[in-house]
Amino acid sequence: MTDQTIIGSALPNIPWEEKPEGYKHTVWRYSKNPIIPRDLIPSANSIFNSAVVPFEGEFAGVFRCDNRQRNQQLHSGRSKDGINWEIDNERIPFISDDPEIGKFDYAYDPRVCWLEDRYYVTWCNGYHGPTIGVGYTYDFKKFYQLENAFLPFNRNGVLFPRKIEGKYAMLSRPSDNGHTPFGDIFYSESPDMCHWGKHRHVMSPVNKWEITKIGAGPTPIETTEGWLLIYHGVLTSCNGFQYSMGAAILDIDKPSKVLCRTEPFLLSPWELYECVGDTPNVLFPCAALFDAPTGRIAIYYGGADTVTCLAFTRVDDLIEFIKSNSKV
Ligand code: BMA
Repeated sequence: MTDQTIIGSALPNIPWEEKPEGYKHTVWRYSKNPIIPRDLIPSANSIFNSAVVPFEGEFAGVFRCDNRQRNQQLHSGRSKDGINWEIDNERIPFISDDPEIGKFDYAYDPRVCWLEDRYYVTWCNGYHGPTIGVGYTYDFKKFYQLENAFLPFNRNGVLFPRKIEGKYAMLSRPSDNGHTPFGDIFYSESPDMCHWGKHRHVMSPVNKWEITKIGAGPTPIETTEGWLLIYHGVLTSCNGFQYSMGAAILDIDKPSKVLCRTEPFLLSPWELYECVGDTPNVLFPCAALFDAPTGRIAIYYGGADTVTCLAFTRVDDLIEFIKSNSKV
């Protein structure tokens, strides 16, 4: 028996900075944000909404790089400390058995999930409109593309890090072909990572800060209280969409059942790098690292569709906050 809340491994070198003294909230920003500037690689217009994982004692990731032709692409990257990154200047050339599926149109908002024996990548994949692309890699050098999980239109496909009741499991957010003025999170399962079904509704927007639409963020974190899901929610203001971060706890065996979720947001566009950029007022989480023994969590998010940022929290404080500020 252990008193750890997170069911998972240690990551002693997790990027970390203590909560600033006097700061009153549960999630705090890294003082040196943004960690990745928009022009880290010469081909990029912007680098944001990206996903990282522990890899061979260091870190690796898949990055959304919109290039200077304004194509939305995925690039591979490596880091020794999770903060300073080297990103390939060329996009990932996914290897696919089927030229129709492998044909590149656009790719954005990746998530990366260690599952069984490899790193799976899911992303918003252009195939006659946005849908959920699925691929995998062992080494962050060669990437293989599988079938798209769903028909268009869909976005924010996020895998669970283990099978649930014997099936692969994914959250997603059915959408439209444009900027989608609606959106609920759904749960789907698959026996083989190819055929997805048994779709179940998980949650709709209920709070003011997320009232237009919601979408899953990082790979859910397994805890003794259930699946910890960090997600984004969108409010439509007089001046357009505002993307904020919230969190929910889902039932461990039936993740379509929401146990509790934050009524207030956890973070909302506030700092200049979240409020000013190619799309103002966007804070979009796509990845979270954790160190199970200490309960430290590092959240990676995109700022204003332009740069990549880091925020921190502690699992017990976050769960306590969700439970005591919940509206389901
Ligand atoms: C969504 C996606 C995200 C983006 C957000 C705000 O539809 O395209 O990549 O961060 O809009 O522009």
